[in-house]
Amino acid sequence: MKKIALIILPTHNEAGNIEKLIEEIFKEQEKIEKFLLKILVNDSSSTDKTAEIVKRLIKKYPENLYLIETKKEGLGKAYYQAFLYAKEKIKPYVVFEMDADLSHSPKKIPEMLLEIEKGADMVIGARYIKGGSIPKDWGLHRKVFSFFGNLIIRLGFMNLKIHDWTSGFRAIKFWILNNSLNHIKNYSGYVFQIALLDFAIKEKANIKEIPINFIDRKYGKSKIFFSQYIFNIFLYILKFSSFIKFFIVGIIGFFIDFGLSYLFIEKIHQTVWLATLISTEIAILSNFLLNNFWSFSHKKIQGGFIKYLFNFLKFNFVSAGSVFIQTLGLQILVNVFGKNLWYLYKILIITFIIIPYSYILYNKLIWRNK
Ligand SMILES: Nc1nc2c(ncn2[C@@H]2O[C@H](COP(=O)(O)OP(=O)(O)OP(=O)(O)O)[C@@H](O)[C@H]2O)c(=O)[nH]1
Ligand SMILES: [Mg+2]
Repeated sequence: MKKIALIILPTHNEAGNIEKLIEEIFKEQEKIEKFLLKILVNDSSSTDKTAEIVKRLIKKYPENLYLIETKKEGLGKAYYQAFLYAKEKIKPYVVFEMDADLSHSPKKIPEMLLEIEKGADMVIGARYIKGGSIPKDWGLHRKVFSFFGNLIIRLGFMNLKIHDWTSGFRAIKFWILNNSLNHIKNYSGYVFQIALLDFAIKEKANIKEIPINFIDRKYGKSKIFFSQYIFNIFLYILKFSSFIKFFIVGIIGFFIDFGLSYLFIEKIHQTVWLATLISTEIAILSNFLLNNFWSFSHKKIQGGFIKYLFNFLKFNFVSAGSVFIQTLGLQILVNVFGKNLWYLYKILIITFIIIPYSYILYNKLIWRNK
C-alpha cells in the first residue's frame, strides 16, 4: 500500500489561487509511485470564496481532499490545527507545508518525496542555496529582512549547515511533527517555522535542502507583518539559542572580573596579583554556573558533586587555553604589525578565535550532546 503524503495548505483569502494550486498538486500524482497525495486545506476566516471553492473540489476528489474551517489566529496556529486533524483522521507518513498563493511550485513535490525515500526526515525547499532564488522584483526592504533574518538565525543557533530557516515549503516525516506538538503549539505566527526546524534539529532529524525558486504571489494580499516577525525571531533566539546565551554569559563574566578587580585593588587595597587571581577565578566560576544552568541548561551536567568538580576543572583548562591563545596571538600580531592597533587585534582575536574556540570546546568537552 502507498504511504500517504499530505499537503497542508493554510489559507486566508486565497480564492484567486486555491483551485489552480489543488489541481496542479493532484496532477503531480502521475509522477509519484510510492506515495498517495492528499491535501488538507485549513481555511481561516476567509471573506472571499476560498472555502466554497474547496468544498466544490471535494466533490471531485472525495477521497483525497479535506477542508477544516477555523478562526484566523496566525500561520503557526493554522498548521498546528491541521497537524492535530491529520494525526486523528488521515495518519500521513509525510506532511508538506506549502503556501497556498502559488509561491511554491507543486512541481517540486516529487523531488522532495524522492529525498524522503532516500532517507531524509525533513526536506526544505530552500531559496538561499545554489539554484534557489527569491523574486527579483521584491522590494529592497523585503530582500534585506528575509536575507538578514536568516543570517541572524543561522548565527544565533551557530548552525550554518541550514540556509533557509524561514522557508514555508517543506516535507516533514510525521513522527517529527507528532513529537513536536508540545513545543510548537506556543508559536502562532511565522516564527513557528523556526521553532519547528529548531526542534527537528534537536531531535537529530536528517535534514536536506533542495533549491526552489520562490514565485511572487499574483492574486491576493500578503499577510506577513515584518517588524513583528523579526521581533519574534529575536525573542525565540534569545530563549533557545545556546550560543547567544553563552555570548551574554561571556560579557557578564567580563564585568564580574573587571568589577571585582577594581574592588580589590582600588577599595580593599589588595595586592594586584591576588586581586586578579580571585576576581578571575570568581568570574570563571560564575561563567561555569551560568552556562550550566542557562546557556546549556538542556544538557546540564548530571551525576553529582564529583562530576561538577571534574567538569569545572575542564572548564578552567579551557579558560586557561583562551588566556594563552590571546596572549600569544596578541604578541605575534604586535610583533608583526606594531603596537598601535593592539586593541583592534584583541577584538579580532576574541571574535574569530576565542569565541569559536570556547564555544566548540564547551560543546565537545563539557556540555556534550546527549
Ligand atoms: N489558515 C491561515 N492561513 C494563513 C494565515 N496567515 C497566512 N496564511 C496563509 O499562509 C500562506 C503564506 O502567507 P502569505 O501571506 O503568502 O505570506 P508570505 O508568503 O510570507 O508573503 P507573500 O508571499 O509576500 O504574500 C498563504 O497561503 C496564506 O493564505 C492564518 O492566519 N491562517
Ligand atoms: Mg506568500
